[in-house]
Amino acid sequence: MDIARTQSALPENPEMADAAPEPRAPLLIRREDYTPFPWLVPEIALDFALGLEKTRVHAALTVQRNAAAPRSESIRLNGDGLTPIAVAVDGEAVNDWSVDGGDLILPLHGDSHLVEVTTQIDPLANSQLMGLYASGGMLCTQCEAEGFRRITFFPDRPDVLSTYRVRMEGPRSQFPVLLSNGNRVAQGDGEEGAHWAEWHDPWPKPSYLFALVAGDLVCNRDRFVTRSGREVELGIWVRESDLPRTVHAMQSLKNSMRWDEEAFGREYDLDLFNIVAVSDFNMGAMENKGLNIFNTKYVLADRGTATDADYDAIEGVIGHEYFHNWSGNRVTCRDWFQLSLKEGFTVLRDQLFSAAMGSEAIKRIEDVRVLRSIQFPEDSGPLAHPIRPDSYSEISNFYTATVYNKGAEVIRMMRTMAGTERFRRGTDLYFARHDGEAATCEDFVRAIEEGAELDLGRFRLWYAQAGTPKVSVAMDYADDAVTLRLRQLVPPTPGQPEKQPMPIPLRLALFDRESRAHRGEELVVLEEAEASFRFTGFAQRPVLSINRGFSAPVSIERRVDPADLVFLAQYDDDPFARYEAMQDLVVGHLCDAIGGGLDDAGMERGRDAILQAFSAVLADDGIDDLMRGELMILPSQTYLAEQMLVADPHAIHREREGLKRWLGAKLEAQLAALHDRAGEAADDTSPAARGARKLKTQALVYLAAGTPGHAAQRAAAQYDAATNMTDRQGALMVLAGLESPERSARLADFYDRYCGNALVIDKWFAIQAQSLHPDALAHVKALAEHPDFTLRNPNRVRSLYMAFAANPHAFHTADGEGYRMIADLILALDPINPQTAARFVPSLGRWRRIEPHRAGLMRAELERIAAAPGLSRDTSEQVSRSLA
Ligand code: B3K
Ligand code: ZN
Repeated sequence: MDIARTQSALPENPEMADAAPEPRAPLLIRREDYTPFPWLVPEIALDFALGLEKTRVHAALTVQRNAAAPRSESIRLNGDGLTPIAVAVDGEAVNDWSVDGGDLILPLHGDSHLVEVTTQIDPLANSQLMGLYASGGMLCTQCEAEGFRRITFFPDRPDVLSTYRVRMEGPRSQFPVLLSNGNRVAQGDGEEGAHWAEWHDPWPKPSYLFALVAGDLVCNRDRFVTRSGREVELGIWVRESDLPRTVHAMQSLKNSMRWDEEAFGREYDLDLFNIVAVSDFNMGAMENKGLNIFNTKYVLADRGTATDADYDAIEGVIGHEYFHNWSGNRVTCRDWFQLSLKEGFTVLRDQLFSAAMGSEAIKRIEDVRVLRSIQFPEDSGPLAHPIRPDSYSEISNFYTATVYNKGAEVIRMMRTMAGTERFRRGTDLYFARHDGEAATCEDFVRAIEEGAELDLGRFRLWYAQAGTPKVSVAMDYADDAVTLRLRQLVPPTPGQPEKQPMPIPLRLALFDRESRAHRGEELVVLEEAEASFRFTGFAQRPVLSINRGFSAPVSIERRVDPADLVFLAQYDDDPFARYEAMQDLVVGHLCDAIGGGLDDAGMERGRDAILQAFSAVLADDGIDDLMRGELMILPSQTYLAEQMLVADPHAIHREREGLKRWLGAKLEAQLAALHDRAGEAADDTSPAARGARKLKTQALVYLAAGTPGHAAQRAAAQYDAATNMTDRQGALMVLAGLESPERSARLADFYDRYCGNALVIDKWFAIQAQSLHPDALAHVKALAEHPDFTLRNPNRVRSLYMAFAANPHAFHTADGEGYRMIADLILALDPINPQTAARFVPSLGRWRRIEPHRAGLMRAELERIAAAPGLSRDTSEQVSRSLA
């Protein structure tokens, strides 16, 4: 079904022209325009006659006037690409309805009514993967944010909560399993091989949490007993051949359920919790009440096909979606501007969960790395927005690292200032006070403020202001006393030229150089634009460790003696601060080198300091291999570019690779010994074995830079001997960047070995697209023609093109070919899947921060996209904001 054409083919009904007193949604939707919906819809009954190409939907809505809203003589039911087949009010067919911008407008004059609408949809033709769509022969749904309106007419907004009763019927052979939210209350046989099931969800929910799945699936079943003794049946539904790969997901689910009881006092509230894995999915997963729908990528794992990082990601996403049951479902959002209410909070919850399941230190470092490489650039570019945006044209564009990850950081700061126990009192109050409601970010802040007894007055600015604050630090030492002078600047961002200072909590410690110890950590809060803090009793000038644990999502600007960074990299007892010192050391040196400001002596001094810190890390018995591997990771090119007003991607790549090459050559013996030592480790999932695997690949990365010939043989040996995907993928990643005979043989072997396993073939595409190989761009071009490549599967698209767009040396070739490829992709994908197409715009959108020649080429591609006819709202919003 061509949705746009169906829409415009609707018969005009001239009589209805003046029956629409409610305004339709404007092109730009503003937070300040919020008004409650004039009607409540306490109940909805849905009846689906299922078919892949033709599904008929009958919806019966019980509607009542909302006393809290202005009276209206009509109801606007949102629709997107739908044609009403039949409309009835209180059992009588009516035809005095009209359609406006896809929505159905129906006159209603009484206080309560039963509104019935029948629609028909074509799931197989739904390539946007929003609403009801087909994936691999099954039917599934995705309704957040505005997908429900592609299934039936409904007030598709998160503040309209209803209890759902869902009946579905379809051919048993095609759809042996029929699932929806809540509990199954009845089932039976229909005519001619059909069967049906009826589901009821007792918890009122907004339409974005509705879900339906029908398909040929098998179930990994387990049970969980909640702390109050409720027995919950757990099910993970997958294709039969995938069943053995659901063990880790099930364990992660049970761990999440227990952890949420212990850490946040949250218990599960239904007798059933189902997860379904689907291969075609726009994002990671979706928290539909009692029926989570997941991208297979975040469910399926076994040691032979999933890396340690994949295992962690599955645990994190399973946790994230499960935690939404309270932070999102029991307490939902009043409107989409409040998205961070559920997403920021749930990301924080999943981060704390993963930290509790594994290493807190490593988890924190990884989370900050993600924030800096994705959110910081967003915050300093044309798409910058506050965690609670003020306006949008297409809400799908606001599922961003800012709303999610910076949102989590903002709540983490509240937790840091309150302390864990008081923060918990705040969240308890929030859940108790708003259970069953559609709440706002302000409601959340107020609950934390009252429950945790914390003044968050000016802290609220973190919700309203975009941009990463810069905090400059100057330290004076005189007469036994240290004075820290802190000054903050929140940079201007689009639409927000002027900013106010925000409270910034900074954890710090002052180290004595001789004893290498400090006398306790301090928490200072920089409330104003500037402040000084004095600490006395230091016999000599101490070494400052600041923003420990990354207590605030800011960038710290200070001039530090590299010797102090080497000291902190070796002796700081805060693992994040130790990592940070390593990063600062490298960033400082590389920025000087890239800027051309280093003579030979300066270059040597900088590299020697890094070598000293690196050698210490390699040799330090006091840290485990997971941390060692972490400390060896160089700052990303994106993060380096972020330090510069205008970046030259070529120069960044050259200097960063140059340093890697130099370190690899200098440390060849130590790295080879480490690689050998790690190769002896057990092949299990213990932290020690995981650390050894991480180290092996890190060692190879440097060796490949320093001594490529030997390294290729070493990597090939690691590949051949691998008994798990972590080792195999790590080795192949390194090989893919080298020009060596081992490269092509192992790439071919990998494809043959895993052919037919979509998730592993995704890795095969991604490894080549993100490789350091000088011909990576040509490889990507060729891979786009590979028979396994398709624009219809978002995982496959991302594995080739996201990996490519995040590979600076390939993406930023001076002739603009990389930009052209991404623009061509956006144009080709937009009519198929606008949500995924729009996700590629930010890679071109950073043109203002790139050197002028490339900037011109990037901008030209954006203009080419902007000029294309029939662009989706998703892509067109992102492109026009990027050009503004
Ligand atoms: N809430 C969903 C995201 C939906 C995105 C819609 N474009 C997954 C999550 O954050 O848990
Ligand atoms: Zn979420």
